[in-house]
Amino acid sequence: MGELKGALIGCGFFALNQMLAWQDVANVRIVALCDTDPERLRSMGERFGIERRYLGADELFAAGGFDFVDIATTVRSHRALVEMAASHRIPAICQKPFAETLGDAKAMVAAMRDAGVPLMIHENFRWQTPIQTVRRILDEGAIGTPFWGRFSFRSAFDVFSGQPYLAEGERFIIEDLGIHTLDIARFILGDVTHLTARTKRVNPSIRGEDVATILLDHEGGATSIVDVSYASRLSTEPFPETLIELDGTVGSLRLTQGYRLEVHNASGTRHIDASPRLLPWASRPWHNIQESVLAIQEHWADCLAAGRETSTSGADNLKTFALVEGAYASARTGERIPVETLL
Ligand code: NAD
Ligand code: 89V
Repeated sequence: MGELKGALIGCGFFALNQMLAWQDVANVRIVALCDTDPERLRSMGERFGIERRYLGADELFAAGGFDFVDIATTVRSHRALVEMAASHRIPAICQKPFAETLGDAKAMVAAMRDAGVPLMIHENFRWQTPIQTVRRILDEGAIGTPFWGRFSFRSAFDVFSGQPYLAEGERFIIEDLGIHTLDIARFILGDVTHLTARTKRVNPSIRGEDVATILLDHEGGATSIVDVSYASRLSTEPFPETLIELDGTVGSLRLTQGYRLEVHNASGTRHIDASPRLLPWASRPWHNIQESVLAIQEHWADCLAAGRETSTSGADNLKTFALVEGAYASARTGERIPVETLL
């Protein structure tokens, strides 16, 4: 396979992880950078020795010379940048959250489909080692058919220091973090038919909700709870671990704090260490997320080279994004939302 050349748009807080991970992906090289902020563009360019730097995405696309674009900007710019990629027929990765509205997300999927080029949403949490380990245990049939689940992320970690915009939006935890947890619920228990949600804002210094509890009905018949909080003060801070409980027809599974996985069935109880690797460039407690960035970027490179659809393609991620929209609608109206009405 020949080398794939990429261009990164958005040189901010999280893009550094993406750039560090790209260095470890075989046959991929980032050849150009773009950011509207000259200082961020300069700093990323110097750190990674990349000379081709653009202050505007239109100039970047006009110059060309790359096989895909990695969009690491915040949500407001996603639709315009993905549509620019479509108009130049350039495959694109777009960070979560997909878009500002489900209507925008659908338009982005349509634009890339009509251009005949792939779109992957950088929904990396399902690529975390503990989550992939839970998926493997289920696929082995160790607990039979799951009929109940809980996907829980509760923390009081200060996410606002690195990402100040998270304190400013009308929407916070479902759109930023719950989106990952809802995607994990889909990845583990399948697509969702209906949902009901309740939200709260506990931290008075932020604008959006920082606590959400969501009840999901899955197509296969399972029921699950997705509960997320940035207002939970715990004796040992669990950020950024997603804890999972699953009950199945022949056993049960518990992924508890410290990446400890317990699988119980008639043969006995297994204890598995589901810890992520600490990559040389990673730092605790972010290493779980950082490892998943490498995994999803490797997946993108493999799929692009082989012409395969990615696990979190735009079409797939519409179903996760619909759960975000549905959760806000349910929290606002108090009603149970049929997901098909959104898609
Ligand atoms: P950030 O504000 O630190 O960085 C965004 C950068 O994009 C800024 O440097 C900004 O100048 C630049 N930018 C904005 N619009 C642009 C445009 N039109 N053209 C070129 N550059 C533009 O934000 P961040 O914290 O790095 O978050 C970026 C995205 O990553 C968000 O969507 C966020 O939700 C997501 N994120 C994902 C994860 C994950 O685990 N997947 C973790 C953190 C953040
Ligand atoms: O994954 C994210 O999007 C991040 C964080 C883990 C801090 O919520 O914003």
